[in-house]
Amino acid sequence: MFSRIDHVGIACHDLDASIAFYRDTFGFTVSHEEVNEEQGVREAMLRANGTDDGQASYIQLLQPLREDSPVGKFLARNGEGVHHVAFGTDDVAAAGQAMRDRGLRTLSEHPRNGSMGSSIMFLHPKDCGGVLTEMVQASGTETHQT
Ligand code: MC0
Repeated sequence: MFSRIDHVGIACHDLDASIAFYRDTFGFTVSHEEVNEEQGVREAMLRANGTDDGQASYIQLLQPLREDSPVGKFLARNGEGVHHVAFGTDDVAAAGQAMRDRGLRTLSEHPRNGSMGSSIMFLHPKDCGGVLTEMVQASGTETHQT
């Protein structure tokens, strides 16, 4: 059901400063940048391996657009750091249903729009050992939404 770690999401106060840190310290470069109003973030994807074909892994840097957004609240409570882990799947709606069948709570009924045209669903951190867990179906891959 899950084929890769799609990305690790990291909450930061200053996206440009965090991009510079990951570029200058680790040598990663930005594959993609966008604003996701629904999720309340400005974000950058830095590719860690592979190519942008839906099978790569990324570091995702997340700066909140609003204090009352998920990342804004996380930063106020915890400061900068790892916000979530995202697993790649070729069918996020089916993966969400499978997780619900196993008793986990999805944080939306249907997939939402994620980075780079992906479809995403989150699982409640309290059902995942304290880790906010995201499921990602990359853009252009097969979909069977319910
Ligand atoms: C909150 N909690 C977390 C957490 N955020 N635990 C682990 N990791 C996190 N990131 C814990 C809090 O410490 C608290 O625990 C409890 O969950 C309730 O937190 P809250 O903030 O008071 O409550 P809510 O319900 O307002 O929000 C938590 C929840 C929310 C996870 C449901 O943040 C959410 O819906 N997240 C999913 C969407 C999201 O994160 N979007 C931003 C990334 P205690 O023990 O104190 O009760 S968007 C993204 O990543 C997109 C662009 C993409 O990948 O393409």
